[in-house]
Amino acid sequence: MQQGVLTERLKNHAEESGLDVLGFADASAFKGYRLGHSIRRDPKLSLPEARTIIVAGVYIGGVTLPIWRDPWYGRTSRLYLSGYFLDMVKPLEPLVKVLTNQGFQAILCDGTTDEGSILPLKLAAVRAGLGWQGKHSLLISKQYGTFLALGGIITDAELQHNTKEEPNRCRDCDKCQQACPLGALETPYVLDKKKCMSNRLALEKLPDDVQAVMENRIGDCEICQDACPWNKKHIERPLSTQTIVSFQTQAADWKKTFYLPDLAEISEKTFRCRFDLLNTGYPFDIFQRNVLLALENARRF
Ligand code: B12
Repeated sequence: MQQGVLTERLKNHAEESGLDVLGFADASAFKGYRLGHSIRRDPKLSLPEARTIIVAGVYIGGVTLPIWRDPWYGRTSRLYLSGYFLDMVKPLEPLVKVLTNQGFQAILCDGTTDEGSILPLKLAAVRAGLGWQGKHSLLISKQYGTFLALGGIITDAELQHNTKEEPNRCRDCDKCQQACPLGALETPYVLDKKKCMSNRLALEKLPDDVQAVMENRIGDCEICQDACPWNKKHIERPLSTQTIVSFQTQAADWKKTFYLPDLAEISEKTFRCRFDLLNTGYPFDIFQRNVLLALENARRF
C-alpha cells in the first residue's frame, strides 16, 4: 500500500476511534531527553527497524466537575477521570491493527511495559507537530491547550512525517510557575517531580507541605494547568464518544462517587470495582489516607 494511502487510512481509523489529534514523526532518538539510558529515549531500542512514531491525543478538557469547588467532594484531575492516567492504549489498538494487517510491526506505548513507558510522549508530540512544551513542561496544543491525553505507537512503516514543529508561544508568561504552591516549576520547562503535588499525593508518607495545600484533592493536581492561559482560551466541547462511553461505565453519577463522607467508608473491594477502571494505579490505603485528610480539611473549612 502507498505511503499516502496508508496515512489516510490511519487518519480515518483515528477519527472512528475517537482520537482528536494525530501526528507522525520520524523515529530518531530524543537526544535532549535526560533520562540516562532509559529505553524511552530511543524508539529503536524498542523496535530496531523503527521508522515512524505515531502520536495521538484525546481531548479531556470537557471533564470539569463543578463539585470540585465544593470542599466536601474529593477532587482529582481530568487525566485521572479520563481513564488514560497511565497510558492511552484502547483507542490506538485499531491503528495498530491497520499497520499489522499490512505486514508492519507496531508497538503501543504502554505504561505497564519496560521502564513504565516506551516513548517520551510530550517530546514525540512536539516532533509530530501537535504543539509545544510549555513552562509547566506539558504539551500545549493551540486548539486544545494542555488538555490532551497522549498516546503513541512506534512502527517500521515509513509514513508522511511532520517536518515543521510549532513555535513555542509561552513568551514571558510564567503563570504556571507562579501558581504552583510547592515550587515544582522553579526552572521553566522542567518539572521538579520531587516537589510536584500530583506525584507526592501518591507517596506513602504525605509530607506536611503537601497536606497544607492539598485542600480537597484526593489524587492529582491541576493547578499549573488551571493557570495556563492556553486552557482559558481553548474551546470547551463535549468529550469524544469513546471517552464518554468509558466514563459511563465507570461512574454515571460523579456527585455520588466523590462525596467525601461516603468515600471514607468504602471498602477496598468497592474501591477496586469503581476506581480500577480509571487506570490510576493508586493503592487503596493511599487513596483512603488522602480521602480522610481531605475530609478533615472540609470540616475545618
Ligand atoms: C512519569 C510521568 C509523570 C510523573 C513525572 C513527570 C516528570 N516530568 O518527571 C508525575 C507523576 C509527576 C507526572 C505528573 C503529571 N503528568 Co505525567 N506523565 C509521566 C509519563 C508516564 C512519563 C513522563 C516522563 O518521562 N518524564 C520524565 C521527564 C524527564 O520528562 P519531561 O518532563 O518531559 O522533561 C523534559 C523537560 O524537562 C525538557 N526540558 C528541559 N529543559 C527544557 C527547556 C525547554 C525550552 C523545553 C521546551 C523543554 C525542556 O526536557 C526534558 C526531556 O529531556 C508521561 C507519559 C509518557 N509516556 O510520556 C505522562 C504525561 C507526560 N503526564 C501527563 C500529565 C497530564 C500529567 C499531569 C498534569 C497529571 C494531572 N494532574 O493531570 C501532571 C503534570 C504536572 C506537570 N506540570 O508536568 C500527560 C501530558 C499530556 C500533555 N498534554 O502534555 C502524559 C503524556 C500522560 C498522558 N497519558 O497523556 N507525570
